[in-house]
This record gives sequence, C-alpha cells and structure tokens, in this order.
Amino acid sequence: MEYTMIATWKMSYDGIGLAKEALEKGCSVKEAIRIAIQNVEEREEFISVGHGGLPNIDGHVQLDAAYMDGDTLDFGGIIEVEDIKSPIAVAQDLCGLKCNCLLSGKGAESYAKKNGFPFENHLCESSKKRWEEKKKEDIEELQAYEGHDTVCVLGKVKKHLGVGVSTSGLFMKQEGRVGDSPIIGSGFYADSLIGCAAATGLGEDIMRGCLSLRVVDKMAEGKHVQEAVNKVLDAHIKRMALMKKDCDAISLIAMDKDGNCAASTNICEFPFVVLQDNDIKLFVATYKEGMHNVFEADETWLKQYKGD
Ligand code: SD4
Repeated sequence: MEYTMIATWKMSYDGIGLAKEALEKGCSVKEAIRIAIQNVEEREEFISVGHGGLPNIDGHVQLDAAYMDGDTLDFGGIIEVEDIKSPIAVAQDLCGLKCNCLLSGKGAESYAKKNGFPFENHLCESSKKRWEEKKKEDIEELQAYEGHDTVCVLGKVKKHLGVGVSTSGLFMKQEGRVGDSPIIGSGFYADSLIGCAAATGLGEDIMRGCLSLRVVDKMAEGKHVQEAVNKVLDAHIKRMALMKKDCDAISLIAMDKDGNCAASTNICEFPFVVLQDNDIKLFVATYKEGMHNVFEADETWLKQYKGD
C-alpha cells in the first residue's frame, strides 16, 4: 500500500478525496493530512471545526489543532486560538521545533501573525445564532457535553506515518478549558515504527486514559489494530465503571505501520472514512450491548444519517 488514510466522521469524506488527488501527484503525508483537514476547517456547515465552529460560553470560537510526525516524533499544536484561518497549518508549522512547539491563546496567535498565516473571523452568523439559542437554556444544560466532532486524520505514505487533528472543542466550554485534541498521547499519537491513533469525544474522559498513546502501545505489544482500539476502549470503560463513572462519548481511529486501519466507539454509530488501495470508503463503527462492530455505509444508512 503506497498510501493510506483514515479520518473521523463523514464530514472528512470530501477532504480525503482532495488528499487522494494530491497523493496521486506525489505529495507528502503532511500535505495530504493538511489538505484533508483544511477542507473541513473551511466549511461553515461543519459546525465543530474551524470556520463557523461552536463558540465557548462567552460566544468566542476558540480552536485547537495539532500535528505529529511519526518518523521524527516531532509534534506541534495550538490551543484556544481565535480567528486563525487554518489552525492545522499553524500546528504543522510548529511541528519540528525543539521547544515552543505547543502554543496557547495569545502566544499562538502572535506566532501565526508573525509567520504570515492568514486570519479570518470564524464567528459567523450561524455560530452566533447557535450560541444565542443555547444561552437561553439553564446553566445545568450549558455544562452538559454536546457534540463529538473533532476531525482527526491519520496518514501513511510509504513508511511515513502522520496524524493531524482540528476542532472547536466542546460547545459552551469555559474560557481556558483545554480538551484532548491538542494534547499529545491523548488526542493523537504517531510512531512510524508502530502505528498511529487519534480520538474524538469528551476530552476529559479521553485524557484520563491517554487513549491514543495506549492504542499505539497495544500495537507495539503485537496486537492487531482492531483489537488494539477495542481493547483500549473497553479497558477504559471498565476502569471508569469501577469508580461508578459513566464514560462519555469516545471514538478512536488507528492505523498500524503497514496501513491496516480500524475504529472503535462507545456511541451507537461512529462514521469514519478510509482511503486504501486507491478507494475511498465510508464505514460505520457501532457499539451495542458491549459489542463492537464495523460495517460499510450503504445508501440506506446514508439516507437516515443526520450527523456530520
Ligand atoms: C474536546 N475532543 O475538546 C474534543 C471534542 C470533540 O468536537 O471531539 N468534539 O474535548
């Protein structure tokens, strides 16, 4: 397999198509991942990433993004940034720096400005309206977890693995709240000698298990990629149950060093996109009565699916 990609949610389908075109012309894994993620970041209809993203409690769209290079183990990320046009582009630019590769807020924004990255107001009418509606609900509701839509893209070109993520994080999050997405080992991890993984869902529950690194570790132990994601998620759910805590929504994607892909979830249905053997397919991971399953989405499924 010359190149392979796997990405979270149906919304990544078009971006993976664009990445495929670039891969056919010989682009790098880093470029392919950027192309796939930027397609989602730019589109207002995808309300949980980039332009038109879900605002925080004060009505600001604050974005997180990260990138990791599986060959060098370099990573870069930005946390809680406002109005950077493409967060993934800045995260990729930071990836490779020995220090200062993970920047937050004002520091990240001034880095982007200094380095010529474009800015644009991400709080468009649709996100403002969504925020105004939600504001009317009581405070209990405001704190409830909503949404589950970080775009995570894993890629492999020849033997080179990479992973990128981009998100507006939780709807109505507190100012300063950091989710798993820009946190290495939790939201993402890549090692070209083993494999790579990424997570979407409630960041706090993902971080308490450092789930992406644990999936890669399972593969290092010799577990098949599908077994790795299922086992890590099941063990985490079980560990949380010991504390009488319900594990909120979590979905994982992973790829091993040979390009075998897998996904696992604890929600009813989690769609994901795979580019393999020159073919792009939409799959759905399911979770029912403790059992994991994966099927390829067909027309009937697509017609009834309401999410992104
Ligand atoms: C977070 N993992 O900030 C993210 C949420 C997510 O958009 O996946 N949703 O916790």
